[in-house]
Amino acid sequence: NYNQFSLPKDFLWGGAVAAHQLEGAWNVGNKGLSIADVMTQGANGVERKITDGIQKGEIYPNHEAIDFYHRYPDDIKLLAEMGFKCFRTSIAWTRIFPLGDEDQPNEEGLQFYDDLFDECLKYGIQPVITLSHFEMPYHLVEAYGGWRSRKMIGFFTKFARVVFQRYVDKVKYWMTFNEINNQANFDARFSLFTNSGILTRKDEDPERLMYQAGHYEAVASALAVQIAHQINSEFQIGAMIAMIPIYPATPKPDDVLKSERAMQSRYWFADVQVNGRYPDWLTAYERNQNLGLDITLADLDVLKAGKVDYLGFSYYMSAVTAAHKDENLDYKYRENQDLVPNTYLESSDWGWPIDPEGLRYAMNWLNDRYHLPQFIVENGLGAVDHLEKDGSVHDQYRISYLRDHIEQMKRAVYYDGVDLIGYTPWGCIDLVSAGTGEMDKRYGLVYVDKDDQGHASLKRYKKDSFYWYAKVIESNGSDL
Ligand code: P53
Repeated sequence: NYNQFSLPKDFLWGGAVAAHQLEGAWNVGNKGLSIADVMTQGANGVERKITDGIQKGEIYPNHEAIDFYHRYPDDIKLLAEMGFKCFRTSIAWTRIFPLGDEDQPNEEGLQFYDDLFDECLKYGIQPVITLSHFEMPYHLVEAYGGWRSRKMIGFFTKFARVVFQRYVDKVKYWMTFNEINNQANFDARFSLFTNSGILTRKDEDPERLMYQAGHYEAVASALAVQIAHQINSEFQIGAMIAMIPIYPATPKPDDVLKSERAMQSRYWFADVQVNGRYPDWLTAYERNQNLGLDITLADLDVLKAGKVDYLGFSYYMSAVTAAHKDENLDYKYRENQDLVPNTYLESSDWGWPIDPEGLRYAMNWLNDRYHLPQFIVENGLGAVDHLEKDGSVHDQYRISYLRDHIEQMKRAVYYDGVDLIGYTPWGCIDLVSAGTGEMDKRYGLVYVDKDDQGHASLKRYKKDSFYWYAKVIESNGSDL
């Protein structure tokens, strides 16, 4: 029965981060400028600026981040102490190809990840790697307009091939593009820039740009899957989506149709990566909207031949949508206008609705749609923490959040038959927030002494959640 049930023995407990959010050392070891390096520090409710190159007088939090680049041996040791079986991070593209369009990779960057992965493997922690996590070379933005350009496919697959070959014996689980579907929110500057290195010009339609960029990325991802399997047939290549289920506001059929279109609009990226083909609604939609996309027959063959092996996803929250009074028959979804509050849920201090049952719902929905093993590669609560004089951090709110989500995840495995590979809570060590550039929006089990006012000893402390999560892993999820 459920009380005696335990997760598979080889379940991948761990934690997740991204290179640009923790490494720092932005100009060390021949690293090139990335898109994360031109994003300023925002605040709760205050957007980050995207500047034209590096500007004097601006604060760029990713430049130093938590200096993981120099401190990783101590940090990995802390993760090992919690019993981590895996560690999800990304390879900063700009350490390997500083500009993105050169022929030869940068050996110093390759060596850094060799050393980092060896350090993990020393403790039996397997690296789980995202190829592109909001950190493409800024040069590719300036010279080619980012993923507006088909040329990006070649640059990305070259990068992918180099790291697949180099880490052939050190990494098994890979993901191509982090939260590739974030840009479904195409009106947000942040999303199109972080996903695709695109800043929309006045004469451009951001929706069209999003579909075009998403298509090139899907092709690049499918090529990467094929290259990976040629290099090592054991490699597991995953898609990675931001899973935010969007409920209908009421049972009114119009609202239900709206939520269906919202879900289709957010998850077609996964449809293409998993099924190897475009969903029919989107083919019709693109035709009806006269988007005039560059999608060739050869591309469609590539998609078919490069289906992913598993589905990675982040889960933080759910959302709700309602049809407009005079809703168009195409039910066009505009994320920045079409969401309404969920009165049944509480929210984090950053306004993210907290919905543990939504995770179980999401896992069922994804399983019915994709029939693939799942990997929860991000989950967590961004919150303000207080470091006590004795070095402790009492983050009971974070423990509750994680416990409630792990409980729902276990139910999805036991009651609903979902095949789940692992669970890696986000920002297992405090790092720079992607959305706001803050340090004070913390997710970690390990506290990093650095704040948004300029104080930074960069010392590490174990939060209460650190000891709690160690127990969770030790008991393989039984002792929550
Ligand atoms: P931050 C939006 C919605 C869901 C996930 O986010 C998101 C975002 C982007 O803000 O991003 C993922 O730091 C992303 C991570 C990011 C994490 O969630 O804005 O993969 O890079 O740090 C948390 O609180």
